[in-house]
Amino acid sequence: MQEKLNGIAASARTDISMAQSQEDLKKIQVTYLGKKGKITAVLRGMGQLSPEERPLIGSLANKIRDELAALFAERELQLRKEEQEKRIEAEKVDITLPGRPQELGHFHPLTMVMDEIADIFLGLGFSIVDGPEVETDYYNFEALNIPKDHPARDMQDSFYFNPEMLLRTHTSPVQVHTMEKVAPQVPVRIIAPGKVYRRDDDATHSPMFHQVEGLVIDHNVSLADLKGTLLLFAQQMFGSHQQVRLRPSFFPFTEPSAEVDISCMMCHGKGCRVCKDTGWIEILGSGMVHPHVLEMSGYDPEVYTGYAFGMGVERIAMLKYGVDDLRLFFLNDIRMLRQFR
Ligand code: 2NL
Repeated sequence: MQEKLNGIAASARTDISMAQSQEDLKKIQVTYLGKKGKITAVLRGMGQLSPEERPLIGSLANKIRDELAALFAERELQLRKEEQEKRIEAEKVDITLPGRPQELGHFHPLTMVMDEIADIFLGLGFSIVDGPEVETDYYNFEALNIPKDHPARDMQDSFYFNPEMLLRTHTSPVQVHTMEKVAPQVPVRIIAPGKVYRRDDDATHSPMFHQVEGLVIDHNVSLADLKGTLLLFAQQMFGSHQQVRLRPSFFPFTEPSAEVDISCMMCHGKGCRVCKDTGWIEILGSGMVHPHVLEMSGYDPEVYTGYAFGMGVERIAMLKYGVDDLRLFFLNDIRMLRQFR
């Protein structure tokens, strides 16, 4: 019996020292000191011993139980410390490491150019207006002197939801809404920036692009006001040396109408590939608001006159930054976009 107890004690000592985790140790403790453990079994079986043996074995068993209990407690403390150290090591943060830089984002180049255009006109006393991209036939065409049978109404040119609803092909409808709201008050001095849509898709046309249109209505507004305003715009956008040139043109909503050219910023008027050797580059379309357009939106054309203009933001951005392919703006290639930070 004594031998058996000493054997159990020896194997317990080894097991305790070999335990690799607190969980492990707990299990070992149960197999020796638990209710059905080996030492407990010996103590329980004491009844079968002779009266002489009983106290001997009893005190030895108690001594071993106490020794083992102390060993378990000691080993548990040790394991707990080791496990804690391991956890701390695993979670360790080196507070001396430099922080990960958080890259700042920026606006899309088209947004920046559109904002820049808007800022110039804000400085000239214009207000910014906006409106829906889904429009009715009336606001997109009819109110702009483009009747149902007009060639500019070619179905090819627009995205229709039904015969009366479409994606706006220019931002003019926003200006028509404004005229209707404030007529016959003057002055009207607004620009309408935003997205527009046309059924076009090739190297020089995108089905979605951006426009800034401008509209001024007042007493005695003339073509000279238009030219002076656009000269100031061209000089702030492309440099103070800029000149502008008006060329006769046609738009259904203006009469007379003019294309506006600025001196070529690539060759300074000498002639090059960009300006096709003319020394001039077209940047926008403009004209005096057609009397029909004024009248339909509530302004008496005998009392008021106005001028209007419209420019493509992509075209302005390409000229200003020397971008040679319109599609680069829409590819979302970060190497292209981050050049405009
Ligand atoms: C172009 C030409 C233009 C207008 C837009 C306009 C708007 C109203 C009344 C009259 Cl409400 N006109 N807008 C006038 C002339 C030209 O745009 O080439 N745009 C890209």
